[in-house]
Amino acid sequence: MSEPAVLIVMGSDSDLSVMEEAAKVFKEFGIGYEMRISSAHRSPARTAALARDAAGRGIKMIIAAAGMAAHLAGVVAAETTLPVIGVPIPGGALNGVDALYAMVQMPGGIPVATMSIGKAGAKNAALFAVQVLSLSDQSLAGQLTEFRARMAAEVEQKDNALQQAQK
Ligand code: RP5
Repeated sequence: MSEPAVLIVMGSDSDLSVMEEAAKVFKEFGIGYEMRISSAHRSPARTAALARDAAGRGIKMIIAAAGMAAHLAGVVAAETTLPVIGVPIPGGALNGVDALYAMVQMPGGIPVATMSIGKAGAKNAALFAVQVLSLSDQSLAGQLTEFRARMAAEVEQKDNALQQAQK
């Protein structure tokens, strides 16, 4: 795997099973990534340093994932001018809606590109990062085109199987 281009930071190891979906995408596209656990409230100084140092280490995009009243993505975004994608993690009494609102309702000035709650959001966060990286990488852009063609073919196969089953 190449040097990490993407930093995936999550608030707790309990977020890992969701964020593995993002890692799978980067593996598929051959993009180097680094996964870290750092909390905005339990380890604030470490989180700030991680975000601040990212650009200098060659990181191009950051994915920040957290659950409950999640401020991790906003805190990370405040410490860097790298684009930050937020993934709300399900769980707690409000099952991720609290995290979604915290991330998507950032006050003007410090954006967090917020995805949907849970595994679909983690997958899309990674694909969105691939799309941004593909702006300066033609071979990555080609891989994205192939990825979409495979998805479309899978839908067709599923429909064909359904038609057969109904005969
Ligand atoms: C957030 O609180 C984490 O991102 C996690 O989603 C949630 C619960 O953390 P744990 O209590 O499971 O460590 O900071």
